[in-house]
Amino acid sequence: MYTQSMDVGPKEERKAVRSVEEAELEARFEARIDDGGFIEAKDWMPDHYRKTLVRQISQHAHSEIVGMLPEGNWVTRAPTLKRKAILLAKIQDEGGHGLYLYAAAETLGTSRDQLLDALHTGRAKYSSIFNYPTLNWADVGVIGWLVDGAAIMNQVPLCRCSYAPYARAMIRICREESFHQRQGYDALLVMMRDGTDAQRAMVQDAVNRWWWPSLMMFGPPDSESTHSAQSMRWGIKRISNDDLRQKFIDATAQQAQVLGVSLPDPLLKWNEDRQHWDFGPIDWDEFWRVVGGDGPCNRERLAERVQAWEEGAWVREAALAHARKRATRQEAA
Ligand code: FAQ
Repeated sequence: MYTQSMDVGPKEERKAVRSVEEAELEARFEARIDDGGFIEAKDWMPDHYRKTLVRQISQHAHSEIVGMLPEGNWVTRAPTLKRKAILLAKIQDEGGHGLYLYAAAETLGTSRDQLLDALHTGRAKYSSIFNYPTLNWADVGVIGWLVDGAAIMNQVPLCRCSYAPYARAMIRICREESFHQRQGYDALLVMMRDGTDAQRAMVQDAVNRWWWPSLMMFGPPDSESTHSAQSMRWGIKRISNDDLRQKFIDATAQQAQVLGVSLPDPLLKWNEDRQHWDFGPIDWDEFWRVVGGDGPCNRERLAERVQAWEEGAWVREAALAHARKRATRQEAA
């Protein structure tokens, strides 16, 4: 009898069997997600889930290591030894955060070399915020207050991300980020309370330049966010871009009052009905220009990363030679 199944060769049969198995695996995966459970590296996961995680984690890891550059410019010019030591510790933490995150991406089968190659050849994204310049010392304080503040707001929900290795990395990162935010706020408070008029003006100037780019850190509006719906369905993202942005504005508007600075938005106003701060329109054209590579410092940042990678080749070679030597010695023992 000639039935459809007669046309199915061995390869197709295997495919059909595999897809039944896959459907079962996918159903189990979805059920675990629906229960609020976690996915471990060795668990089965849909390809798209894996790719989404690698995309987000790599963007995040690159942001940490590119984010070291704007602050690094101020290490030799910090006003006191205490501020210099704090800044060095913070930048070192950021390097560490990058490493936790590259390691989390490696559990998904993408190596650190592959990710760095994508960064160095301009194929990978990192946060738009790090393409803005640090022009005065107050910029370092404002990065702590606003940039780390936005990072914490965005990252605390990631501690409950459905992919467990990423969630675990985020728990460690968030603890350190709160110290980063506080040291920035403290540096600004000292300048505003005990500083000169020139120092206070410097803080206000830095706030004026960093406010809008900080709001862009949360990504495009929900209506234009390509990945949000699927990422929220999978429990990768727990709160939407717009909701996180609103939470951040609500928190910082009050902190700005305590600090004694004004935020550069004439439409910023407490809305009693909404119980939130209203704010003015964000320049999304600027955001997409910067994300697309045409911000004030995109070229400089990438060139610095590539230079650091090339000049560090001997360190990587030496570390590998040392590891090989140790392994040979251990084998011989
Ligand atoms: N910059 O569909 P969505 C830090 C891209 S770490 C550049 O909404 P998604 C620590 C997005 O990738 C700061 N690109 O995307 C520190 C996508 O492009 P793709 C970094 C952006 O992933 C502090 C496209 O737009 N934190 O600051 C940006 O669902 C101080 C469509 O967007 C993280 O990365 C942007 N701002 O949501 C270090 C946290 N926004 O990939 C030093 C983890 C969006 O299709 C000093 N990441 N894009 O080519 C996330 O939570 C998410 O990835 C979002 C974006 C919320 C950033």
